[in-house]
Amino acid sequence: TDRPVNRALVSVTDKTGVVEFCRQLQDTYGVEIVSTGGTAKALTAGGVDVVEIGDYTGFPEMMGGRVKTLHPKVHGGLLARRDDAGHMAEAEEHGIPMIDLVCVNLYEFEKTVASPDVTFADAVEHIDIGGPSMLRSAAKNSDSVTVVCDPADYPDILDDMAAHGGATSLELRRRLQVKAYTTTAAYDTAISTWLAGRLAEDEGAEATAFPERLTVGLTKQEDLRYGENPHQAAAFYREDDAPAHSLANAVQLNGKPLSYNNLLDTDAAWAAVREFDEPACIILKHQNPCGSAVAEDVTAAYDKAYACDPVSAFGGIIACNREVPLSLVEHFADVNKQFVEVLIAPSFTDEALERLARRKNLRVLATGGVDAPAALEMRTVDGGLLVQEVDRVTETPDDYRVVTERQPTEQELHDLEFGWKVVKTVKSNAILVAKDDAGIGMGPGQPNRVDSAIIACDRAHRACERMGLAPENLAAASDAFFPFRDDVDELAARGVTAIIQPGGSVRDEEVIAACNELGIAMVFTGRRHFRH
Ligand code: 93A
Repeated sequence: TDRPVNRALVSVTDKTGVVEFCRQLQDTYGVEIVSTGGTAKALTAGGVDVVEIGDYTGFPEMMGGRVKTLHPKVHGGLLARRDDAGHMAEAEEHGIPMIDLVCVNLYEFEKTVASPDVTFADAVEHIDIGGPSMLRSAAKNSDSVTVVCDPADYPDILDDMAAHGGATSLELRRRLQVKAYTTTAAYDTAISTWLAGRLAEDEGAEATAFPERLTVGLTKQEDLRYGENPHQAAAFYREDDAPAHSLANAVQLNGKPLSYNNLLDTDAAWAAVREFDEPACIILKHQNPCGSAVAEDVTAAYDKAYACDPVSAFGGIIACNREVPLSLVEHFADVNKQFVEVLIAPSFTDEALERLARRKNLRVLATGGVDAPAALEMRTVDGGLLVQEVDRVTETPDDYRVVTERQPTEQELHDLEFGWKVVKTVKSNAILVAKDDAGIGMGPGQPNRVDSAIIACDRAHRACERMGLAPENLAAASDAFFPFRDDVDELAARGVTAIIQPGGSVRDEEVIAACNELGIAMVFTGRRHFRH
């Protein structure tokens, strides 16, 4: 049911929009405004009539402001059930008037502790007690009381009152009730997280990557139409401290809303392409990079990536690590007539964007740059959460160890390095076959490595056929070590002459001997890149 607003208690640290809000409440609906020190001052200066909290409760603000609104006259006025005769009689007996609306935002605890040289005492002084208490009291009584904790809601509240003759609707109050408790819960979490961190520091606890509580806050970015399948509800949450050029912070410049699978695949494509310094393009489908290439410019990289596997590229994600020019758009839209779900890049030229706008459904994302990804990645398991550092390829040819009699040629080394960067994005067990700076064959996700090798080579051979290349001098990257020599035998039989892998199997000697026997150059990187 609708509830008229006769009296409001206003106490805000963030004073954005508060004068305008209260002036409207007072001028349009005759609301009496009760307020605390700094807020009262701001409102008075803005021409709003205010009853100071000290005059209202009969107690001055005291103890340096620690006790301002913590008074039965405040909490009784918020908690009394209007439809309970006993409550109303007690309120009457003790001279407690009803408060119909609370407008509060809190001491800025998180902002205060974000400063690197904050003292413990200063942090503690920024723990708001009275504000959350009022939010919780008012929210508990949402049958009658309107609780406002965010300046962004002021216009909605005035609109609602305008639509209900100066009263607020139950629907609005219930929505604000949820928001109030979400706000106080997050506030207390921030406090306990910071205090726990301080405690660990004081106790000289060893710093680990994984604190007892994850400090990352997550805020809902949007509800998604559905999850991996249409019968699964889904939403996308953004880490509050997501890096500037992460997927979560990318700006959508064109197209339909992103789906759950779009986000997953775009994430994988962006993670792959950001490994390259030179102009690179990744075309990705169902979590696997079906086309990948580097070239002198990003359009040439796209052309090569597309040529790797045009069939799989249909309906894929394109990720580039350079500004996308018109030529690239023309190549996929006009020349290849490629259907594309998502195009992600640091930026786009105006001409490219104009041309892209003709494809109304094509989702275009600009990240604004290419730099380090988020540090941690999380996945859930049934009833739990797994957290790990994000996998990056930090090894370079300086770290490679050639373990065979034959050294790789310069081109082979080039292709091995390229393949090594791409194979970490292929689902494990993963084999990637590369030639001339392109990932022409990919064997993903087989429960045995031999099958992955055979699939990768089969794809590579079909690519060679299309491109008019001889299926020889192929380079293969393996995301983990070879448990047996059979992988080498299969690869060698299919034109592979150079292999890169982590090494570390108990049968390394057998594997190296096989390479020597077959004239293959093999490089160990010492590091594995599984992706399950
Ligand atoms: O120190 S408090 O926890 N004690 C209180 O009784 C109290 N009442 C309101 N802080 C309290 N507040 C907070 O003061 C509000 O949550 C708001 O953030 C702030 C507004 O103070 P002022 O009006 O003086 O700027």
